[in-house]
Formats: sequence, C-alpha cells, structure tokens
Amino acid sequence: MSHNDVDAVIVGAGIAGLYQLYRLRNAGLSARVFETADGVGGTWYWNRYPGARCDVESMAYSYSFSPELEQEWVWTEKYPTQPEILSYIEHVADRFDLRKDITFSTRVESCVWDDTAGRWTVTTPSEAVTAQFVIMATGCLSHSKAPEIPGADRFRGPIHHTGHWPHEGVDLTGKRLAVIGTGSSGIQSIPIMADQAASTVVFQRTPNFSMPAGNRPLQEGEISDMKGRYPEFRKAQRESAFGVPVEHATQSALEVPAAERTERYQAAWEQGNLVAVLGAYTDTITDAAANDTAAQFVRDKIRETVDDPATAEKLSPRTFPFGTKRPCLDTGYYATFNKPNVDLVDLRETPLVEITENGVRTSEREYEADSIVFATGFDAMTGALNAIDIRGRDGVSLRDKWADGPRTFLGLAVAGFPNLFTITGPSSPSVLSNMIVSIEQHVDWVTDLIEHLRANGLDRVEPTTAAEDEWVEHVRVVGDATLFPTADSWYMGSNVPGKPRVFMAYVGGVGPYREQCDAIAADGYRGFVLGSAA
Ligand code: NA7
Repeated sequence: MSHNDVDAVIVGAGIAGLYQLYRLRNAGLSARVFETADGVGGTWYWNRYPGARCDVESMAYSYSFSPELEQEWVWTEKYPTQPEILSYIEHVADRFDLRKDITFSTRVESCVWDDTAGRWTVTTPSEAVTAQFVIMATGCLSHSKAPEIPGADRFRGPIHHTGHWPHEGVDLTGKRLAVIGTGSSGIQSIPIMADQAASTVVFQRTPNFSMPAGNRPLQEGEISDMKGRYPEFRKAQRESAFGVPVEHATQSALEVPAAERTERYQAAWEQGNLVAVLGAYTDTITDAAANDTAAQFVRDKIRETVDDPATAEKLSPRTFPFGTKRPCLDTGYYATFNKPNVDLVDLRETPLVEITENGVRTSEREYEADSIVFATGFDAMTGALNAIDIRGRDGVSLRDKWADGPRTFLGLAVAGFPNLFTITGPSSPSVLSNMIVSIEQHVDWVTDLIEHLRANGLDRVEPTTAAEDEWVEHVRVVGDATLFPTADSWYMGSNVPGKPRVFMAYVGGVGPYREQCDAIAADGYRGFVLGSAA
C-alpha cells in the first residue's frame, strides 16, 4: 500500500488520535494521522493559557492501556498542569514511536466516500489520501469561538484566545488587561493574569460555579499506592458514572438535615473534587430543589470570600442549576476580585457593544485596555467535525445531516457514512466524563469492530437509520430526565448563535454506556449493517 492509500486515516493527534494509531498499528493496519498543529497533544497543545490545568486528577487522567507506561511516568501534582500533560503526551508519542505516521501542520479539508470503491478520499491542502476507514479524533472542545461583537480588527493591542495561546507566552506586566469570558479557561487564568497585569477588567456574561482545586504536590506514598492498585482503580473508573470513581450516593439531598448536607458538601469542597459534590446525593442533577442545596452552598462560599457584597452577588450563579454547565476548579478565583486593581463588569446589566481601537465598549462606557483576552470557549462537540466537508453515501454532507443537531449511533458512527467513526462523538458520554476513560473505550470498541470485519472477510460497516434514531431518542429521554437541558450551555450548543439547541451528551453514565456498547458487539454488532462490496 502506498503512502497515499492506507487502511485508515485518523484526523487529530491528541490523546484520542495517538491511541487510535497505536491500536490500529498493532492490529496490522496501515494508518496515517493528520494534525493541524505542529506537534501532538490536541487540546493540550493549544490551550497554553496561564493556569491551564485538567480538572481530573493526574493519576486518573492518564492512559491505562500500557501498565509499563503507568508505572514509569511520574506525575508531580494532584491536578496536572497543561505543560505536564503535554510532556506526558509527547512522551507517549515517542515511547510508542507514533510520530512517523503523523503529518503535522496539515488541516484536513474534506473526506468523501466512494461507495463503489468502498473508500474515503481525504483531502488536505497538500495531498489526497484514500483509506478504507476514517476515524475522527478531532476533540470535543477544539474549535474555538470568538465573541460575536464587532471591532476586534480595530483594536491596536494584541488579542489572544485562551484556546490559541502563543507558545512563547504573553507578558502582561504593567498592562491594562480586559478579559471576556468566565468559563473554565477564564476562571483558571484570571487570577494569574491579574497578578501580572497593572489592572484587569473581567467581562462576565454568566457567572459560573467554581470551587478551589486544592492543588498540591503529590506525595511519594500516594503515587506508589496508586501504582500498586492501578488495575483495580482502572476497573472502577470504567464502571463509574463519570470515569471518576466516587462513593455511590444513596440519599436524596432533601432527605438529610441541612447541617449534615453542609458537612458533606464541605468535605467535597475541601477535597477539591467536583464529582464528589455532583455525586453527593442521588438527585443533585435531576431535581431542582435538591440541586439548589449544592448551588446555595457554593453561593455562600462566594459571599464569604468576596469582600464587596455587590461583586459577590454578581459572581453568584442564579440562572442555571449547579453542574448543568461544567463547574470549574480554581486557584484563588473569587478572592481575585478583592484586589483593588481588578474589576468585574456584568454584561447582563451593561452588554458588550464593540471592541474599539482602545479597548472594550459596553452599553455604559469604554474600558481602555492594552491587551484583550478572549476566554470565550468553543463550538463544542460538532464544531471540529463540521469544519471538515464530510460527504457520505450519495454525496450527503454531514453538516446537512446535522443541521437540526447531531445524529449518531452511540456517538461513534453515523448512518449514511460508512466506515467513519467519531471518537468521543456527539451523544456519547465523553464530555461528561474523564475524557481519557471514554477515549480508550471508544478506540478499543472501534478497533475491535474493524478487526471483526477483517476476520470475517467484510469491508464496510454502517449503522442503520433505525438504530441511530433509537439512540438519538434514548439520549434525549435520558437527558430530559435531568436538569441539563434547562441550562444555556455548550452541552446544549447554546453558546453559539444559530446552533440547534440539542443536548449533545449522553448522561446515562460511562459504565452503563460501556455495557451497552459491549452488548451490541456481542450481539454481532446489532444496529449496524456489516457488508462487503463483493
Ligand atoms: P466556556 O466554558 O464555554 O466559557 C466561555 C465563556 O465565555 C463563558 O463565560 C461565556 O458566557 C463567555 N462568552 C462566550 N461568548 C461570549 C460573548 N459573545 N460575549 C460575552 N461572553 C461570552 O469555555 P472555556 O474555554 O472556559 O471552557 C470550556 C471547557 O473546557 C470547560 O467547560 C471544561 O470542560 C474545559 P456564557 O456562559 O455563554 O454566557
């Protein structure tokens, strides 16, 4: 097989793409990876903003496929920083000799299926490659989004998006800084940037729930303890709801006395463990009153931390239930607003109007700035896929098929798009989980399916429309039983004007989802049509 005709093309060299390459290579397939960046890492390549850190603990946010890798790598902190995660991913790429099949600095423009040949043609600006399979490992939060306000091109200073942070860093010393956006990226970076800048104005459209990460160096004892029980811990991760094992809740938040509840939240708060707060009670994510006990706990903390009551109130989330937008872990976020040179502008009171030559203008006034940071997030889940012109059988485009919201079977495959797989695709539990746990499960499942085809002399596979419809409906029903659809979040697509409002995650739990995927495979890939051109 030539360089331009391979068994599989993988799009993206982040955590998913690298593991997919490793698995396909071991299964005896030829594969090429295309990656826009000039290095591996995906999310962790691009998001180099100050304070960027994962909100899943280091020893849990790592690959499990290689026990040797697990034992060799030494994490240094409870929550890993972006540079440490990137070094880890680079180490994995080198250790398993993955780079030789990756073409860097190359964006995939289109993928077109030829039904007669049973192959995809994948086109980049420099070449066209044919492949039997295409595997999208394009990430859920990789297509960044700028705020929808005019004037960015007029501003005479630099504007940086947290999701495209310059590799050389940004020196804010002595600068007047304006930050737009208070999601995870804003909340992690604002305390550090505000320490450096002469003054900082934070433009907040929606306050978010955040709690202290309680980050600290890992002790040698806890590292060796985890390394001694990794197999059992990994099993617990795979069977858990969010890919993070926590004690199973047995009670409603409303059936325990208030003091006991506060004690429980306090313990989770001190652990700096989001899943422990979310999972403390059975109904936190399904019952508004139960949820509000957690929300109120966080709002009380904000009031205790922030000196100025009016600022504390502005920082207090009231428009959506706790956990229905991804809550954040921070280091000193709320206390940052006690500094005399840090100001908060509530965009619900005074909306953004434009970016001017000199700064940011709201309906009330202009704020002069030397530097602007957009911490405005991503066109999540579908953005990176829709950025590629993907055409399946009969030339149907994925963008058109998904015009009213994404439709997939298991979040892994799409009817009408044979031999195409979407790792952590829409309607899988991925974004509601420890991403690496989901990635490994998806990659393993897809690789097993490809091996199954080959072992049976088959060459194509595609979900039926009926199976896809059923899955879409199941995802909706499970989602509707929770509070998630009540929030305007990126899970719902509501952060992107014009995007259909659909809950794009499966909230049935990582463990139960895995069981469903495994049962489908055991049942001869029920819901898929497996075939051969011959
Ligand atoms: P998020 O969580 O989507 O946060 C983006 C923030 O930017 C959020 O506060 C938005 O307000 C705000 N935003 C977006 N567009 C605008 C405009 N036009 N005007 C004003 N403010 C705006 O992205 P992050 O990068 O912080 O985090 C993404 C995920 O990465 C996170 O959930 C973790 O899973 C890791 P809004 O809330 O939409 O009103």
